[in-house]
Amino acid sequence: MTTKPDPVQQPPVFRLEDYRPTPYAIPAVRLAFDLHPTATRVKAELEIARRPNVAAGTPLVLDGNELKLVAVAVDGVPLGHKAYHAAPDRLEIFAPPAGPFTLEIITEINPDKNRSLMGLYRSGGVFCTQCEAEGFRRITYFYDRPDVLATYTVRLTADKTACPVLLANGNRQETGDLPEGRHFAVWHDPHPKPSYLFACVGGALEALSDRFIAADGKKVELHIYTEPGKTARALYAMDSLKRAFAWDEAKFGRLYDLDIFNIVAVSDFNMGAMENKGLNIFNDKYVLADPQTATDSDYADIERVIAHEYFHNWSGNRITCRDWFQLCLKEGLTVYRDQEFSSDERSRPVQRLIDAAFLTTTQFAEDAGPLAHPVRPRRYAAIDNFYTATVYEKGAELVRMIACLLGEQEFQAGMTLYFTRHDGQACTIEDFIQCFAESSGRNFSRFMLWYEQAGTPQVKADYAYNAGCGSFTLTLEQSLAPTAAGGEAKPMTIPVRFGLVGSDGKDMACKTADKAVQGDVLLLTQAKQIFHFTGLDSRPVPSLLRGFSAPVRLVTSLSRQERLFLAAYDSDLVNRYQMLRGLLIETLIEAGGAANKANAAGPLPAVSFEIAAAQVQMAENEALEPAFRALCLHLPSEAEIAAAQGSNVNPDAIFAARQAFLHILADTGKTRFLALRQHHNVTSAFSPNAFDAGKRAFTNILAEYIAIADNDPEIAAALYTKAGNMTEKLAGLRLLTLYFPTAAATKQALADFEQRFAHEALVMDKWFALQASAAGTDRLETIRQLTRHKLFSYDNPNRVRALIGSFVTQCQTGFHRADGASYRFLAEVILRIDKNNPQLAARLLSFMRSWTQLEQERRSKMQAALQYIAEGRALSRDVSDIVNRLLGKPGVL
Ligand code: B3K
Ligand code: ZN
Repeated sequence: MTTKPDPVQQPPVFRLEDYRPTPYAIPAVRLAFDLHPTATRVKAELEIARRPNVAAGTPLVLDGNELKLVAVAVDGVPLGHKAYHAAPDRLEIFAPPAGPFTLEIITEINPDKNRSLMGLYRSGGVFCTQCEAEGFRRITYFYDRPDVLATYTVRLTADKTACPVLLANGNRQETGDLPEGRHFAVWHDPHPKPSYLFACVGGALEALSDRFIAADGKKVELHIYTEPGKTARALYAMDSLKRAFAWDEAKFGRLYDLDIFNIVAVSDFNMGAMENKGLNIFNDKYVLADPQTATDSDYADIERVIAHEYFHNWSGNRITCRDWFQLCLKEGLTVYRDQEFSSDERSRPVQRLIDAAFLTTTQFAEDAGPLAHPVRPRRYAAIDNFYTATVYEKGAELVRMIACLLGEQEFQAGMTLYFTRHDGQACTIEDFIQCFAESSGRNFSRFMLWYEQAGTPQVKADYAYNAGCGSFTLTLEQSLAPTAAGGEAKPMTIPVRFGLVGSDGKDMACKTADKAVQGDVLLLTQAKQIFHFTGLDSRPVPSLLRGFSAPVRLVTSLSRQERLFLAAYDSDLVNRYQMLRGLLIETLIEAGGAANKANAAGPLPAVSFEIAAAQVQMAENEALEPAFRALCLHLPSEAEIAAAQGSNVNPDAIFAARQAFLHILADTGKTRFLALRQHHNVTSAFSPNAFDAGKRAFTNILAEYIAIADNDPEIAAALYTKAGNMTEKLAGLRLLTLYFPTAAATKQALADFEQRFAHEALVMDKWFALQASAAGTDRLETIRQLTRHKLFSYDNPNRVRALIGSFVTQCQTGFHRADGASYRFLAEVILRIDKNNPQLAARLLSFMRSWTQLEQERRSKMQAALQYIAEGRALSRDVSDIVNRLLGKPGVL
């Protein structure tokens, strides 16, 4: 606590070491919902039992949030006023019976008034729920925490015309008609689960149905519910779902455990999707697709998110978290599983470098700023703020490192032990790691530090070759900057996958007696380690961190020529890409710095031409897959360059340098690009398969450079008009909007797109996002205008992310305009959204996580905007937590 009066209210902080089990268990829950848009009655019957060693008469204190209690009874007897205390946020029964008892609670809630999209709300007229992390307490009073596991029986009653479909978790037990046009359905979920996995749905929905025959012969009904008329757009989601079922059986031996698996797509949703047991609820963006409305990357996202939520059935639902500090136990592991699925279904190296690039841009940026936290945080004020890249993506990297350290077979042995030993339990990271320690006989104590120490470790590599005796010495040093929370960092176990590349581009055979070299992995466990190799008759070039084997920043003493050599010849595609990317980023930072000093874009360093030539060579290499070649032509985003620069960032300078490089690459490659585009054009009917998608990505980026080289909007306009699918159409529109913002063809295409897709909210999000991404300080005006567009709404998270989110993350020159006007605009938007939807507001606010890295002038303007938010009235817990941390206020982490 601060001693001076502070405008920011400090929310209470939860601490990992304070964990205690609840005094009572709730093994069974019966819920009855009488669904009504503004007055839904919820009757909860909770079977409650005092836990052993808890004194009889210990009060029972349940969580609530904005609840209105209608009635409360114990074993059928209404409680007198002196026996309990009810407030919107808690219900306390002063002296519960000593033996098992039934607590009956009736609450009344208003779904239509609920715009936080937590608890029970309506989206497009459909009743739906979102309970993770703490939404169930907006429905009824409960121990709303993940370690209280209960079976649920749910009876839903509603008007039959408004809600012909009534769904809840588990299997359907009973349905029937009632007087006055109402009907009911009863669902039972036999698998004990925490309240955050509860879900129910009621609405006028249509189903796409199919089935999956599990490896044990069991037939599982599969249904994907959408708005009426849109089921055909769920075909790809259904296909992905069946592949996910089959993959989890084949790879992890995990079978599904209910008779039915339902997915419901809704249009108002705070995140991607939710893994409620047997009843996944999805943001419709991750379900609906057809070639005319969805791009290849939409298809890939659908496949990934469908699989992710399904995989949670074991990693999250059957085995859940003991408390929210353990969130990465389910999220990191499930992201690892979905990444592996995408690798098997698509291209392993391309998937790996996409995942690695996401980590190094998003998670490394989080680690480098005031929102840094360990993969397993020890403190939180608002748990919704910890669904972060660190918990998810870095969490996945930790699982990947375990797989790398143990090898696939031992890794799978540990996973099987985990799934069998802990089935039906709420667990900790220690439980998980113990399974690998036992099955492999290895010591994981140093590895555990990965869960505890925040920040991105740096690994510095030096090497020396002795031609006389053919020996090679590699010195690796690890370091981790002490963070505000962590104090002095300790060395961790870092697996560094490697190869020694000879002048012919092939890996050289070599010998070593070092026990820390295990196959192609260097086991770095000390602050500094020296690895010796012999039997090398010529100087090798070390290729380190192959496959991005650890989430670290690698700093090598390789020369520029050696890096270009690895970019051209390394057998590891991920490293080829990383070499190119590293050189590009360094060159652009250097050029940006020069431009900054001169206050104008100067000439780019000579090496730019060498890098551009290397990129063209990659593009021409027919031995490489088109998706990879496309990625090699993509320049790092302005935000990625800024993150790598780390301090004194001037977004205008970065933009100028990047633009200059775009032209160099376009001019260097133009004639080759024309031929390549012709050659790789997809001529067959549209299929979202990864190979065709890769070809489209390749030809579209070639078109981009051709249009830039010729400075010709007609090339982009032709791509737009002739497009046979949304991927090409959007590529054309993107080119026009980003590179020819004032051309007549651009205005025409934007108007055409708006008119064609005015009734397709998800497609219009692409239109909002593109216009928000174009460069220029005047973009703020465009954004202000678009917020008044009839299809825009501050209440819908997809719209807000498309327009405001894209502006903040993509339009660096507009968002960081020097007068700070966009910072103030964002602050106002955040305060406005916070009144209804704190989670969405906090998400937007976290985009300001890198403010301390800006140059002085902008930094003080951003700080003023943050201060303005901090002084806002009645801030939500989510927003005040993030703003406190951004401003470095004490007491939160
Ligand atoms: N478990 C959910 C995320 C819930 C977010 C709550 N604020 C989706 C997922 O990761 O699968
Ligand atoms: Zn998840």
